[in-house]
Amino acid sequence: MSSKKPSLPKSQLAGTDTLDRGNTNSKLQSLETFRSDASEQALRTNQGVKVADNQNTLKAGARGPSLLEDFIMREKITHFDHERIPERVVHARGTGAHGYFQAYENHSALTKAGFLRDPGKKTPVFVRFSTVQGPRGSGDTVRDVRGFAVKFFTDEGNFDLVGNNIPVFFIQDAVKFPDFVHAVKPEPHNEIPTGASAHDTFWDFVSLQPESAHMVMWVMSDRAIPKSLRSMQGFGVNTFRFINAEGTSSFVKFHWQPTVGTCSLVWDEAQKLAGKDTDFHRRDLWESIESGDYPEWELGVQVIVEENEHKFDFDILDPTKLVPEELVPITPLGKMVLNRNPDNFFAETEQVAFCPGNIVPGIDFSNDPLLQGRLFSYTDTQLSRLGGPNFHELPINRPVAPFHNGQRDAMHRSTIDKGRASYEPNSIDGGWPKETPPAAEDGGFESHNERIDAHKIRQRSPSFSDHFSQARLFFNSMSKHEQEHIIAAYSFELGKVEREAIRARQVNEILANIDLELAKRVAQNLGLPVPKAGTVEVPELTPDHSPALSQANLLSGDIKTRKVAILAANGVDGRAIAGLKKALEAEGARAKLLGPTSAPVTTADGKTLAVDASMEGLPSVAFDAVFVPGGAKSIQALSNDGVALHYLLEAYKHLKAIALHGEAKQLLDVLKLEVDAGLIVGDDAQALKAFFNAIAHHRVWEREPKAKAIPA
Ligand code: HDE
Repeated sequence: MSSKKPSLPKSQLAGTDTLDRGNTNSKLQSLETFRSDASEQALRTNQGVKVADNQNTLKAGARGPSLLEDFIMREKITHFDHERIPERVVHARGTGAHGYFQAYENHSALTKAGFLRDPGKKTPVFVRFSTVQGPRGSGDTVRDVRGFAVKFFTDEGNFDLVGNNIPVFFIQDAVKFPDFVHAVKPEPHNEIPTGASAHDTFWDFVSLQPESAHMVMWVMSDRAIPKSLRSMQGFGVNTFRFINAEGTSSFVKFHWQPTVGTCSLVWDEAQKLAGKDTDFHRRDLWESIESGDYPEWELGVQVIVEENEHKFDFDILDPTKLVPEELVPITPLGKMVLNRNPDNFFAETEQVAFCPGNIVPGIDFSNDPLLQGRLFSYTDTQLSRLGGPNFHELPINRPVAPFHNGQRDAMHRSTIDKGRASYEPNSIDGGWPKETPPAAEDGGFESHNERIDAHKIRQRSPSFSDHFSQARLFFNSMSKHEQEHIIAAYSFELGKVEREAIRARQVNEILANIDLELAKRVAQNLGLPVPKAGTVEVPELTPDHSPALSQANLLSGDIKTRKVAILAANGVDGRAIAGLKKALEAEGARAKLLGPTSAPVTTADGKTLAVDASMEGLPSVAFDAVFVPGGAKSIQALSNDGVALHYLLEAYKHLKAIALHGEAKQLLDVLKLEVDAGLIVGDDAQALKAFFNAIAHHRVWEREPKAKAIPA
């Protein structure tokens, strides 16, 4: 660590200056102690010795053998040899960011948790988003659940809300988790496929485990290919409790709602992105924060008072079920803003250790058997991942609340405990540290006083036995295009399954019990016999539709954060580019200028314009929409440029908004495309309005059947 210059790098200060300095600063300060800034510092060994030569090993003669005594070389290589730590057994691929949470108002009627009672307080947070199946270096855009884990550094200790972007889970009991994970991970003999569930062991397991039916339906939906991390919803999945100062407990389901709305990629685009930009999601998050365009979510809870615990068609302790918002609306609690990128991926994003068991007074657990197992698993897994029980002392994990207790020693202990008594009671250190009785405010943690009177038993509650009705609810609640995507996803994934018996089991024993039409369509695509109606009696649900589940209803209605590619060659109409950029900026959207190469282009009126990248460098899959400005020469060049033509056809195929300005109209004939709600021709204000409107709708779904004819 540097001995001089304890100040933050400039970029950090820039990020934090936009914050009200509330208590988010205390987390900054606690990280500050550990942050190392090497600028203007001498190169030294870990023992503090200045290094004179970092180029050559100590040798017996310039061409002679290396000497063991070279402690400088040995220290450097030994450290390097041990740089890698085990990746997370699941959720290995992830990316993180700092920010803050602020409550809208005092929620003390619901909970005594301090960070939800004081609207003036900004609680620092660190968030890590992840995929589940793939290793650390796998693609961002694969079909998978996304982790959405938030660490709140509250004044009363750390609260970790370790959620996903899908509100239900594959299994009902934690004891099945290793089975599920072994099944979804790459096959054991050849470690294929990376980052994908389209293989035999996954479908073997889920087709034999009907409780997975609901979650698998979500994973086959567009939710599993989110457009960006900042546009994902998040869910606590398991049911928790809020406890207020009177000790009243209510069950709660946590929800994160992104302010930019929720939407997804299309499948072909997601697959291409996994190759063309493996880092697509983490790059977008990073760039959003660097450009000051901070991702934001609203945190809310569905509250179920204790008396209503048994008033639903399903058990609220069953993690394969959601609580339809039409039955229990979401109560908004506050807002989370991510406004600072980490300085060091390893120290922060890799070393952060979440645990659903990290809660504060005012929050408690339910008896959900999946949650109960999770409470054990997360701390346990860190022991081997982070090398011992002191991972809470790593800068990124340290609470801003002080922590003192009798725990001592072990691998990598960094606290230097001054007292003599590491036991309680003691008289030597005056009895410190002492217990704090529970209280309405700032008291010690007390578990909810739930009465339990039961037999010790290994049994699944009969109230967990319906596995199909909510899968059906989800399918019924989808718009037409979303349903088509689900059918296509089951067909694609099962098409990769080698064993026909597994394909048939999933269709006949799972899908046919959810929706016969869905089963028939998938069977047809797989060349299987027409399935018969399912044999399981599926209870009728009220409601049988939940509009809140369809992404078609979750768009923000504006074009904030959307990215537009502008395609140009020499002779382009420079004024059209300037006009579009200005209009996009006014709406909070962004544009990049792309040329045939990375060299600047000249405009029709002789100006030189720097381009952001070549068309190959930033392919159409990296954008939400494409704009082609006029300029006769530019359009002539683009008409003869296979990369440019492919760019437009691919954007069309992925149902994106395309605007052809001025002479760019000629491209319609070259590409043999017809104007539609998202393929706009013209250079007046109305054309621009139609273009923006198409972007706001995210994709031109009506085009989808036609777009199928375009080669991928
Ligand atoms: Fe996890 N999960 N999980 N999980 N999980 C882990 O903990 C586990 C479950 C989730 O960005 C591991 O630190 C069990 C549900 C996220 O660091 C591990 C069960 C939900 C992350 C673990 C579940 C999640 C993890 C691996 C079934 C959504 C990434 C590394 C009982 C609510 C956190 C680690 C990060 C990570 C166990 C099910 C979310 C092995 C046993 C349900 C977002 O402890």
